[in-house]
Amino acid sequence: MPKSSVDQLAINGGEPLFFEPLHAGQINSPQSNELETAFRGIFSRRFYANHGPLERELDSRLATYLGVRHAISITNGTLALMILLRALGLTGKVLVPSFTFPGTVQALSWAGLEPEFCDVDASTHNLSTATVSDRLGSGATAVLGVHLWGRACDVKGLAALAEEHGLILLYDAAHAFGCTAGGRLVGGFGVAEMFSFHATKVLNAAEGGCITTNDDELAARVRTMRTFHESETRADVAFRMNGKLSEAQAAVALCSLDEVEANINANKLRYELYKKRLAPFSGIEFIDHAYGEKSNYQYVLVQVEKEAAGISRDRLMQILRAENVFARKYFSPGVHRALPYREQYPEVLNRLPVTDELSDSLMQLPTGQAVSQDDVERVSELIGFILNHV
Ligand code: T4K
Repeated sequence: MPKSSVDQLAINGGEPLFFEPLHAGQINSPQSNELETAFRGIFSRRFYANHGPLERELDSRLATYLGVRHAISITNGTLALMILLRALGLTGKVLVPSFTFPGTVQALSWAGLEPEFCDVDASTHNLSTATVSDRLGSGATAVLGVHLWGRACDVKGLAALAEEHGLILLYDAAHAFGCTAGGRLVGGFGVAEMFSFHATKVLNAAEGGCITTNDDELAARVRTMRTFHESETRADVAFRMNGKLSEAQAAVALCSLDEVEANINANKLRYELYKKRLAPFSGIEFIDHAYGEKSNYQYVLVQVEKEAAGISRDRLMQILRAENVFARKYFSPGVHRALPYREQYPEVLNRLPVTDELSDSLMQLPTGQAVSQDDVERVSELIGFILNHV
């Protein structure tokens, strides 16, 4: 039932608006009959791992979809990035945003590299040529951009900057499957890009990820490094690991790929409805996608401006949670404030004001297949009620 008085809020002892939690994770489950057929195939072939037919089909279909020479699937996005960083033979410092999922920066640490934290642009939430230029004096050898929320970084500007300063440029595209920059699908920018196919992503392999690149030699190194299996060995590399995608993961990813455009369209409808319904409320700033580009609308984010909204992001989230609306603080705190980085680099704590501001005010709203248009209406109405009454 919609709320008509503050007493009816669940935080004050009323009935929660939703019986079951409404999650912010993007759970797009593939059709169960298609999945059953794919899994029966795995069981009847008795071929479960080590570069089976489904993994090979997935790599080929991903390369075609993204318009790149190579797509190399790997167990998950974090491992994919770790392998890529080693395959590139990077050393020293890498320019990276702190405003990202910890996996981006942890991959650097696992690869024996040092993060050189950059701030992000306040309007795009991504690295920009200005925020990268600020840290060029650090002696970094590479730039790891993150296409946050599916909005691509300034790929042209960063490519020019990287070329001018002799930096290797690569991207964490975990959020950007199906998104474009300058009309071109993300996947072919920089020397290579990494995708995540975690269950909360628009392309869902349950767990999964891949590296995309147009560089044949780099692709050969990555393919060799992700496995100990001899038939895949193509290059001389110092590091190898088991980073293979199982046939079960590949089956989920292939079914999900069949439905990815339909899921993107459904995401867009939810996104647009939230945007329309929340527009009248001051202090709730809707985070838009890039104008004229294709987005996967995987994330619906608002910035809660405490003064104008009359409530803090954290208090609003607390009230929503009691109603079973599990909005999320992505990403909070910035990675530079988490261990081990806040102890390793205390000098960074006061020099990323935009990151700190976003970490304290952004809120991700529930979306994905499990969230109906009616749910979006009810969540928006609830937010409006809280802003007007609390
Ligand atoms: N780079 C970036 C920019 C990333 O965002 C990520 C991952 C990576 C790199 C690394 O890629 P992976 O190694 O993960 O492939 C989740 C995801 O686990 C993670 O993949 C994702 N980004 C991150 C943004 O979100 P958590 O720890 O916040 O997940 P969790 O379990 O709290 O779930 C989020 C919401 O989804 C919850 O409300 C529960 C719901 N949920 C989750 C799962 C797993 C479900 O409803 N069903 C589920 O099966 O990291």
